[in-house]
Amino acid sequence: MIDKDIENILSNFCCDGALCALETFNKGHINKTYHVCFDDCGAKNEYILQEINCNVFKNVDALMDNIFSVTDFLRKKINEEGGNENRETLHFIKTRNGSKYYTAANGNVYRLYIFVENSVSYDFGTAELLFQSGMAFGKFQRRLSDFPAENLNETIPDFHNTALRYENEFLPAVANGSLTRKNMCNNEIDFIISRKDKLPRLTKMAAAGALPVRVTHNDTKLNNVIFDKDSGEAICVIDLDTVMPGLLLYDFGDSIRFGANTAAEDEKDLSKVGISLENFEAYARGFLSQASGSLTQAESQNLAFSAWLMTMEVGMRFLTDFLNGDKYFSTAYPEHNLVRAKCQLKLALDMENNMEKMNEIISSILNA
Ligand code: ADP
Ligand code: GN1
Ligand code: MG
Repeated sequence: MIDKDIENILSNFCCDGALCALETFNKGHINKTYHVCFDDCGAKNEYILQEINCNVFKNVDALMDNIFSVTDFLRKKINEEGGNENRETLHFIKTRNGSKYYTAANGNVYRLYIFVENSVSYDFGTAELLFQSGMAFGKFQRRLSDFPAENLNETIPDFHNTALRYENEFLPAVANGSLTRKNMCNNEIDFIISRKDKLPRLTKMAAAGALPVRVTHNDTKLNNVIFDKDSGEAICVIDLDTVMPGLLLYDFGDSIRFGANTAAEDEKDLSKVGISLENFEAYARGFLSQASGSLTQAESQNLAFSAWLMTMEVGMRFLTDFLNGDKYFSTAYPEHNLVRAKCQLKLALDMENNMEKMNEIISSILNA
């Protein structure tokens, strides 16, 4: 059945034909995503309709300006390299009055873009998928290396400032959050506090000019890459809301956090959670095959550390949200954020125990 409200929203965008199919994609924790299909005199045209979470993204104009300028820039690069601009980056559709998004009568905000045909995304990865997604994010990084970063808006300021998130979000949540919830996670709170001195490392290095600021994606989960259903090759990087000036290490580390976990991000059985060194190596090989050209020594030396830091950061953010009553991430059940946090912290602990091996893997790739 076609939802009349959705049909009404879609009628405001520049796309022809009649809506013939609608399905919800519940992959991410922030936006609401729909896969829609239009029948235009027998031709089927597929799109993604997304409701933007305005509690998270406060300035939608700034956000959509970023996305249009980054995808326009990528399209030029893809054409120069002889690639396929229709598959290798996203293509957004304006509204009939020329706007980059549509605001409904109830204030909800929507955008529409072309669904890349014959594509699929994965929540759990094999080594081959990790290698492919590493190539995709490495290529994204390389293609944007000469994008004028000063033209980008900071859609969420201090997004990966782990130390600031600790001071300004985590500690206040511990102090002011629900006591019942706090009593459910005293061990996890202590785990984070006992590691607080390691959290500012990358932001301090960046502030001292020891790490270059680049245009980065900042949300490099495996399911933010789409793959060709037939060839299994990565097609392109999606979910561009947090493309901002940042550190290459944030992108590398967050991919490892998600894709090199031996279990899902919200696995309840912690004995299943750990770092897959095989997936770690596969991702690093893919990523570095594209992005190592401009890598500085300080970046190389912190690749393995960045995986630990991004895992700690997201673990801390899930725990903060649990203490605050689940206001930020969407959840499927009452303890979901706690389960996610425990899983991330177990993964961080396993990375601590494997840090030497992770650094050896990076050295052997870079010195090959
Ligand atoms: P969220 O912000 O909720 O994470 P995403 O932009 O990552 O939303 O999209 C959610 C899912 O929708 C992706 O994992 C992918 O499966 C699918 N998807 C998104 N955009 C496209 C696209 N242009 N073509 C094909 N599938 C897409
Ligand atoms: C959110 O939107 P989604 O699900 O791709 C979050 C990321 C977290 C991730 C954890 C804007 O990403 O920062 O790493 O969940 N995005 C935002 O899975 O906060
Ligand atoms: Mg996503």
